[in-house]
Amino acid sequence: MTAVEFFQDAPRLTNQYDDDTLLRSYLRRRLPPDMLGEIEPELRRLGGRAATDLLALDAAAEANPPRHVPYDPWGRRIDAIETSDAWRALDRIAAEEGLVAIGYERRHGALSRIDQFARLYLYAPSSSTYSCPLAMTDGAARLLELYADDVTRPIFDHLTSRDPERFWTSGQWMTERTGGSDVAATSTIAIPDGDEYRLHGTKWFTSATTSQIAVTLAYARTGMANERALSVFLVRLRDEDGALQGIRVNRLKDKLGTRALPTAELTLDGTPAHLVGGIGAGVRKIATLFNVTRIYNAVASVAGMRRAIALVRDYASRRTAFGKRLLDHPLHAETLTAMELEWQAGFLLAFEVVDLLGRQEAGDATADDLARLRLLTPVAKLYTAKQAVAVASEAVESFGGAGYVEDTGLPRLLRDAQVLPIWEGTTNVLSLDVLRALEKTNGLPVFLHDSRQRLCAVRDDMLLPSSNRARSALQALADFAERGAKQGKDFAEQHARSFAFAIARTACAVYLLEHAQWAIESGERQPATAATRWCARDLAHFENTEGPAPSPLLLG
Ligand code: MFK
Repeated sequence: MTAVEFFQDAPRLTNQYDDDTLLRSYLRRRLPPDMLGEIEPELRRLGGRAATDLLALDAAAEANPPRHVPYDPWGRRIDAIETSDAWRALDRIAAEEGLVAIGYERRHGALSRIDQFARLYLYAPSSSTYSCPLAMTDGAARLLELYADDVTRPIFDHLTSRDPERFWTSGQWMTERTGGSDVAATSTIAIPDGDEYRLHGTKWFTSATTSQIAVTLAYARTGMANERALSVFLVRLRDEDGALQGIRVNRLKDKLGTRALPTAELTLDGTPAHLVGGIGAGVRKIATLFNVTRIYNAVASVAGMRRAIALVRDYASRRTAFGKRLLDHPLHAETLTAMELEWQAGFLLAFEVVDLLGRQEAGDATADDLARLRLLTPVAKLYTAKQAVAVASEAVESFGGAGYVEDTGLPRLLRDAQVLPIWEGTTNVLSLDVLRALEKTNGLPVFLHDSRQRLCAVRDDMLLPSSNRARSALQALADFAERGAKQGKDFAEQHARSFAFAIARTACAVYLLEHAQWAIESGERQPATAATRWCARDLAHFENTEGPAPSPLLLG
């Protein structure tokens, strides 16, 4: 008698819109029924694609990473970057699906950003990080929407086109050898050339170097003798014949993850560039761009968590150990629930910021909305990114050895997640940005007031103890900020990360409770346990300590 051979089924994905109860209930809560009725078939179709053709392109792009070809066969320097058919197909699909365009068409006014980011959330985890060029394109579009002139207006039209033949993407070149955080240390200079400029310098990380344009920083001479000001420039990478304009590609980066995404090291040697928004205030102007990419980062983080969880949950229903499915083991189920909680909380935080961005751009935002947007953008980015790594790590572990083997595709969950806390401002840099936001705006009192208002609407008996915990946490934040203000800058900076995490966790508690109250009132079948568990687990430390607890680095 021969032994029965056993082969484990791989995890499978189903329609990622239908499968996502939180996304669907959030959209039911936030969107008018006629708007949801209009966009839902498209979301459902995209959710289907995320599990079928997009997923196949994602795998193909990953298997065929970009290649730098420095010279042509006859020795001429060409610096071509060859990308796969799959990568280019992901670009076409992004245009056709309107993944950037929807944010600027504003067919649904202030709610257009929720529509757009819901689609991005479905697309991103099956896009082999095509979400990165889209993020920078969207940020550049917003910059040009605010600062366009006759030269750059047609470029805005390209960035926001739905026509794949006309659609352009943008890079964002901020990082130099001096670092990616302290951008004032930029060494690139802009030399006037008639009405335009020519750039000279080195850019150390330029993602999506196959984009048609890039937004970058360089020091330009002001009217004053010997004085230079950091300014924003727009670069068209190639001329009409497709040749790079004064740009040398030194090499492609060999990265831990995001391997389908071409990231290059460049030398700029007389690169023609167009000044955007006038001389100076480069950091403040480019912040328009990176605040958009930080929101993309937050949405990509929660989308990544959601994808990891979908795979883990499906696998747990197929895999048997110790006589039953993994899903039926209470400890495995508990771990999965903890991961889901992190994703749900992060989702509501990220989409709160998306909602505020939409209001700002539609001109519907109050001064308080703007203060909350400024505060919650770095909070959402830093928190969701960190937790995306924790969830991805837990997900990989949930598959046992299979999670550590490359051809299962699973290790990528972790490799790709690890970039999220790094690019677009590291956790510490963004924690300091939270302090900057608090200094520049009345963001904290506004956030506290808004949160307390929302908690007033949480009336269900089941939620009241949790709501009280959230109130105490809000008070602890206020007390801590007051103490920090007395102790000075060093104290504030030392505790900035803990403080930012504490804001994030409290915000998540408020938004989970608000969602749970709505679900109860609307007869949704979603249990309120996410909100109550969150408040019990993530706010408990506020009750025992004088200030926010040390920042968590891993899933609790
Ligand atoms: C799926 C997701 C895909 C994402 C794709 C991304 C791929 C691209 C990869 C990259 O490019 S990674 C590199 C990204 N680099 C960063 O994000 C920079 C990180 N560093 C910071 O954010 C630093 O905090 C900062 C550069 C802003 C510090 O610079 P400064 O010059 O020391 O800032 P300063 O002097 O405090 O502020 C200058 C002005 O900018 C001030 O305005 P005013 O001139 O009016 O006073 C600030 O208020 C303003 N500002 C700074 N940060 C701001 C901001 N305004 C609005 N929002 C912000 N976040």
